[in-house]
Amino acid sequence: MSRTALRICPLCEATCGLTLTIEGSKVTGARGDRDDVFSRGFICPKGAAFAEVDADPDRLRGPLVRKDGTLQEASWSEAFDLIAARLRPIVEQYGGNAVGVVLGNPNVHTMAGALYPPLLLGALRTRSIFTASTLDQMPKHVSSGLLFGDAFAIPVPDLDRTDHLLLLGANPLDSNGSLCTAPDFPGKLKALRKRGGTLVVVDPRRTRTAKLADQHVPIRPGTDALLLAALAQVLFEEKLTAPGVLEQHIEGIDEVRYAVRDFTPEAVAGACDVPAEEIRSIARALAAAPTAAVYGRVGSSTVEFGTLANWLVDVLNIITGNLDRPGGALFPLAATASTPRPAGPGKGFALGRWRSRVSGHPEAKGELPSAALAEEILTPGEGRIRAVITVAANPVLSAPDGDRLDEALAGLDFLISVDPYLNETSRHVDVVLPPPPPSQSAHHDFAFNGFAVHNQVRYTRPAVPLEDGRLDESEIHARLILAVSGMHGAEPEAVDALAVGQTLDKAVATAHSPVHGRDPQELAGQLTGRTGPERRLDLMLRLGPYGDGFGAVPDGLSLERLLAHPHGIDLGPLKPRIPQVLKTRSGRIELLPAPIADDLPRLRRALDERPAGFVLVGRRHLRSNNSWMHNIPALGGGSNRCTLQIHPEDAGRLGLTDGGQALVSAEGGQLEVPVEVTDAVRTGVVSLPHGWGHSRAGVRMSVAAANPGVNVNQLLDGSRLDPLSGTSVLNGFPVEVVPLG
Ligand SMILES: Nc1nc2c(c(=O)[nH]1)N[C@H]1C(S)=C(S)[C@@H](COP(=O)(O)OP(=O)(O)OC[C@H]3O[C@@H](n4cnc5c(=O)[nH]c(N)nc54)[C@H](O)[C@@H]3O)O[C@H]1N2
Ligand SMILES: Nc1nc2c(c(=O)[nH]1)N[C@H]1C(S)=C(S)[C@@H](COP(=O)(O)OP(=O)(O)OC[C@H]3O[C@@H](n4cnc5c(=O)[nH]c(N)nc54)[C@H](O)[C@@H]3O)O[C@H]1N2
Ligand code: SF4
Ligand SMILES: [Mo]
Repeated sequence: MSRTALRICPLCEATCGLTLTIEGSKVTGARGDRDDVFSRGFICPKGAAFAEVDADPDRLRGPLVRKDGTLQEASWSEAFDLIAARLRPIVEQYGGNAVGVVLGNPNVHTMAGALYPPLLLGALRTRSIFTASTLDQMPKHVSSGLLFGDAFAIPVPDLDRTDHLLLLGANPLDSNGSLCTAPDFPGKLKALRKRGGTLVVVDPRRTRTAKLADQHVPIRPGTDALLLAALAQVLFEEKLTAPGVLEQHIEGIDEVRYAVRDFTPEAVAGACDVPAEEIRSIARALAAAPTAAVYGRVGSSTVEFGTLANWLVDVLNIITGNLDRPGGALFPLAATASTPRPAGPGKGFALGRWRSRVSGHPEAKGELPSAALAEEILTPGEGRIRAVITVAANPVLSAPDGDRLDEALAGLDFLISVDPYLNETSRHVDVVLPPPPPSQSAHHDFAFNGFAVHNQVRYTRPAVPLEDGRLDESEIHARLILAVSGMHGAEPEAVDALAVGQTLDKAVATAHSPVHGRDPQELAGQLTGRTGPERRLDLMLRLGPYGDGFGAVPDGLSLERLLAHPHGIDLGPLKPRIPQVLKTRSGRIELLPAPIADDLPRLRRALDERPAGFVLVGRRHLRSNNSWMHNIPALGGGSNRCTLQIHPEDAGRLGLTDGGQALVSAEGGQLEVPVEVTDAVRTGVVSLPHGWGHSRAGVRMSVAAANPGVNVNQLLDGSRLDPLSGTSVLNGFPVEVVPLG
């Protein structure tokens, strides 16, 4: 007898609702949930392979602990005893900063990842924090922090209503979108064109997204900030700016006009490889569209001028009056967001409040660059990182110079990984704590609802019960927090109770909270939910912008109400939120923040630099996900391969043939790679995907190991960073390419 259960897909940012087919306690199939209020039945090949991802036989079933040099199966209590015995003394002797915490991408796709790491960091009191953000979107956080005073106030393109989308460095037809949560992004782009709207795609590769566009601009990698500055220059020069109702909320617009004056289309054309006239026409079309949105992602973020490019994206949205209006770029409002505060000046956003020990990199949003992790472990001296906790992270493959990081991790006093696999990073552990497969976990998207193109809220309970001998990932985190904070052995519920207590104490003392002045214990007693995470979700929903305020708003949201709507609750299209959303010290949009102004001379110098030789860019494949999905046979094969793509003209000049081998080198190392000749990549550019390189000893991913590919990040030595955000330059870096054999 089979049954079905709903599960929000955790495999990418689109957060599609899935209907799982279940036989006994095994998931046997997945299809799109047609009644899901947000995804309405959409599914991609990864979601369709949910059963295979879930049941991968290489997933670890219980903890492994290193004894006499080898990893051995252990009970959960042995694992946490060891953590308490080994990690706690490191904290006591060397301080919290001696423990590095590394949070990877899938951490944002679990409930546990949203609820517990802040408590772990608090318990450790460590500033040694590294996340996938500095390999990804930190430039956007920094830009939003500076412009709007809130690093998480990220405007998203209003895909369902816009008339014009200028998209840079994103390939949502393969990635399904990022910092723009939109199930069926491909369908939404097609609908945009169908209703007469325009899609312009800026990408050095003719991607599947570019093929869908009215106009494809094959820019020279790394130069988006120059192109965007020129677009702004044209808008100012031709008096096409029209901030409209935003004007009263902006300061610094004249300063920006002055700051971009040199970046004329003629001045940037040579560096960008985009003709000046084309730049003018892109700017005019942007200004002429009834509504428009500019949106940039990974290809304009993990580059030399990542923060400047991300800032300019919103400068364009602002000066054309498209920020915060329907059809433009709007700020989502998630159901678990904190109670909106009244408009007015806020605390603002500061960068570089402290610096990394070895290279002096400024912190951004409390994080240090992922590229600096290895040196912080390997460089002797006070404050050296001696122990590391990774959660859902595989920096050996995803960050620059994996070989050096490999060496660093191998030499640690203690390494803990919360990870379902023994992979390139977790193979070095002293203790690995494997979470259950996704079918056995509850799900709510705390993070991605804050970037969603439509406000909605959904929650799915575990589709199948927790297997014997498994711990929920939330309980793993809670026990880990207790073990590192000297409370080893206490009940994990104590961690949730503490979190609830802290939130309520703050809420009752906050004037604009719906529970201002009430008794926190009485409120805590009203929470419903079977588990700690459910009670915490209930708390956040009830205090949130749509919440019942513990009785203050009779029809408001609560966990109970959400559970009564298994396909989710539609909270309506995105709405304008300015000025309430602004938390800058001025209470206004600060259009030319000092750190940005100080970085502009570096961009000006790039006008005249045009290094000869090739630059490398990455790419994503629809049936893959960063470093951890090459182990699923159903998703492998076909075009999902680790090849060096090169344009036929370049290949001919170098004597490279399709299927032949090339040697690629850069400052971090050399790689031998199979060549794929294709005109989908422009001349002067080669493309190699990331997340490959599964040939290291001790990795237990048997399918991936049979077709390992190479680690593109070995070409980097970690020295190339966007200086404001500490984000690694993973796109648009120079490489040499020669034929082999
Ligand atoms: N050259 C190059 N490098 C890149 C990029 C690029 O475009 N080019 N992209 C960058 C980007 S955008 C990102 S986000 C990073 C990603 O980098 P990482 O976050 O380091 O890597 P991932 O491969 O996403 O996965 C990390 C780990 O999560 C584990 N995992 C999977 N599911 C779960 C779960 O439910 N719980 C837990 N605890 N663990 C789980 C996997 O087993 C894997 O070990 O890579 C970056 N690296
Ligand atoms: N199938 C699949 N889906 C995924 C992932 C995955 O690995 N596989 N990863 C997930 C993650 S962690 C993230 S962050 C998102 C990322 O989602 P996207 O931001 O859509 O990422 P990419 O598909 O890497 O697209 C980046 C594009 O930028 C282009 N590019 C490179 N350099 C430049 C440049 O200098 N300028 C411009 N304009 N373009 C440039 C590349 O050619 C590429 O097409 O995808 C998520 N979804
Ligand atoms: S698009 Fe993303 S969320 Fe939707 S089914 Fe595919 S992997 Fe899952
Ligand atoms: Mo990412």
